[in-house]
Amino acid sequence: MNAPDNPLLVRQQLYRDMDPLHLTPLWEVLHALVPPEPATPCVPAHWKYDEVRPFLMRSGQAITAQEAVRRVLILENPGLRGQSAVTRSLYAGLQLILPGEVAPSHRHTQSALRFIVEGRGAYTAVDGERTTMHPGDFIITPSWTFHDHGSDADGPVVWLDGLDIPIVRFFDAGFAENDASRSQQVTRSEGTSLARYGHNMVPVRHDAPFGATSPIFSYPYDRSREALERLERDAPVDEWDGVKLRYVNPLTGGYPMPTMATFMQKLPAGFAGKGWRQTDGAIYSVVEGSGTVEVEAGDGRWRFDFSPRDHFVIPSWHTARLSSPGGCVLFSYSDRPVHHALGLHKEERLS
Ligand code: GTQ
Repeated sequence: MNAPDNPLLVRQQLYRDMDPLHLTPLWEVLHALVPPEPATPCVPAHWKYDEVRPFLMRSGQAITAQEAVRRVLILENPGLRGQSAVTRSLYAGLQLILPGEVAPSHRHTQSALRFIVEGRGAYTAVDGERTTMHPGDFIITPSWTFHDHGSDADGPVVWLDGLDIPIVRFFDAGFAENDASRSQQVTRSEGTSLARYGHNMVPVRHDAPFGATSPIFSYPYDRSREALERLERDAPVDEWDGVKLRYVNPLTGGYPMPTMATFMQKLPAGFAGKGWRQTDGAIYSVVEGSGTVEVEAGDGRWRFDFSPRDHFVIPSWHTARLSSPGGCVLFSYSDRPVHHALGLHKEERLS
């Protein structure tokens, strides 16, 4: 066969000739574009707090919160280095604030959650209301609300930042601005949002002050813990999840933020969970106790033995099993609201 008749050569010539016009053949990439099942570059990963903490404390010596604006070590997925992403759609970081410091007020379209990991007595101020942080509290910064963080505590305070940065980046829809003042003027006393919206009641003529985002700034750990403990004692324990609750926006019953779902679960002592997989990759923060997560996908096998304050990630459509000889409490978040909004969420529970 001479060149014009050899299909491979004909194609290669076609690709070369049309390349300057930015044209490229679908048939070379179709399989990867429309995979038979989710295929992600995100990999299971585990950050042990004992190993991370010294670097956090060193960052405390290396830069002030003021100078850094946000002094955070990003938990970057090993399969996504350089992308500031823990999964393809979500960001995670550990933020450190030292006594007397202020992380200056700014706002952005990205939504943030804070999950308090170590220390107490730091605060975050959102929309004129301060919220004091305690370990295990889940705190929300709604999109486009001014927020600053500060600390009157006597030691370091560390929290997990979960943001939808990669989602907003994907849509090229990010805006941000600095506040005129470093710290916000306090306009409401602490706990006002919880009193208004956090007791299974809402103000008679309430509005939704933050649109699709929950009007509750802080979901305190003592309440979540009490509910889980009670349910572990008195209600059937799920064979996959142990006792797992989803945080809600009390105005809608839906997710607390438009892009992120949050959960807290308790695995009873001796729990050996069954395997599951779902399309929303999730990030876990270990609150109390220890245990093991086993993850598998294709030929890959991972096993992470976790302890308090560790973080780990289970990517999309990876099969995971949780177990805990002594019992434990886990916080987690994922992009499930987006999967639901797009009709993409899928879960499989193995028996
Ligand atoms: O606290 O505002 O980890 O804007 C990353 C970006 C924290 C914050 C992060 C942010 C913040």
